[in-house]
Amino acid sequence: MITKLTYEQRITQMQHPLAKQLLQLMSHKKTNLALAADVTSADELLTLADKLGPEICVFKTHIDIIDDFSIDMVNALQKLAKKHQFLIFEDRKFADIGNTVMHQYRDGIYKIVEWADLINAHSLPGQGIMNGLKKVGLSKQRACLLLAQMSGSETLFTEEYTKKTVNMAEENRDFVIGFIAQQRLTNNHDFLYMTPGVSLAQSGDSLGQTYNDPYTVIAKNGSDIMIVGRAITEANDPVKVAKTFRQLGWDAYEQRC
Ligand code: S5P
Repeated sequence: MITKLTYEQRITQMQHPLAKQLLQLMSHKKTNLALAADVTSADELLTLADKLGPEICVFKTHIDIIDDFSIDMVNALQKLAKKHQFLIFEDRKFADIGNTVMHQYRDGIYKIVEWADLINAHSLPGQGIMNGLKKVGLSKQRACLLLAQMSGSETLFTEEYTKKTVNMAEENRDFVIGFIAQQRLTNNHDFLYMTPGVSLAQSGDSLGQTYNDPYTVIAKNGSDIMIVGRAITEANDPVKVAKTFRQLGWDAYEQRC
């Protein structure tokens, strides 16, 4: 199931413009590192985006944990995304009926669709969740990743659920560009895989998270992008550690190819 194709070779196989753009910037910048910026102030978020922007392809937010959220903050984040060439991914994990997720994506104080290139969603509610999100995201050429597996030690995801999630992605290719998963799931090369739960030193945290190293994630399990959070954000020198992850992730990708 593991593809030996390069990111560049896969660009033409992608249907969605954002998937093409992401692969393009990954090959150009030579990075498959996504940052999970799980910080709670606008200042910390923007500082991370500016300092680590040159090292990453995707900046992942949990916008609802920011104490002092403002539209100015996301405007500034969008400027940094342009300056450093990364995509913004709001890790909202939508999981409701179509009508509710439509509002959650478009309205409220966060207005996620206005600034997040990528979002993710659970397949659990069925096709209705796709219809609700597409109603908001399609016209703005946004894209979605489906959660096909999770990194926790006691996740309830089953093989059958994962398969059905892949089917849902195949039926919604105009919006779904890939998966949050722990490994590559199909022989097609036209889905992107992002994998969280990546660390060098730790095997887990005290709240059920489990970790793999970059080589396992990218070379062995065939994922495309590794999502790294606290291993970088809580380091004494986040830039230095991000550079290490970036190099390890890229080496693992080159070995895979
Ligand atoms: O299965 C998952 C899916 C996600 S998106 N497991 C995860 O940990 N995540 C997210 O990845 C999680 O919400 C967090 O933002 C990040 C992992 O952070 P870390 O500090 O453990 O690297």
